[in-house]
Amino acid sequence: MPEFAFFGRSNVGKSSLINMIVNRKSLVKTGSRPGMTRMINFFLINKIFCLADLPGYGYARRSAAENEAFNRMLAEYANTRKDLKALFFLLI
Ligand SMILES: Nc1nc2c(ncn2[C@@H]2O[C@H](COP(=O)(O)OP(=O)(O)OP(=O)(O)O)[C@@H](O)[C@H]2O)c(=O)[nH]1
Ligand SMILES: [Mg+2]
Repeated sequence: MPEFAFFGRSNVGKSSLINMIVNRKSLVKTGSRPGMTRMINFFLINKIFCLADLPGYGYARRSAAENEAFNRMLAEYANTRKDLKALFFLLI
């Protein structure tokens, strides 16, 4: 399946954007505080393509070691994911 991922600072609105794209209020868990998404969550849409909701980077209340582990997970995902067609980088 072709895959599209959403990347950006914690709390920028990645999870909310996916809900908007698929026109569902709460397919993806969102949060009013940063650090909501802690795993890479995959959503298979109509068995046609896949959206990946990535954890945000730069959440100050995580420990340095935890942030480092998140960064490694994100880098590994971006570098190795075979069917990743586009990585959308959200900035505000
Ligand atoms: N003003 C405004 N707020 C938004 C918008 N999209 C999302 N939000 C709010 O931003 C906050 C964070 O949204 P999330 O979608 O959970 O953010 P995230 O990037 O997934 O955050 P992490 O999972 O922590 O990385 C929530 O309080 C949302 O209601 C938008 O377009 N405008
Ligand atoms: Mg999120």
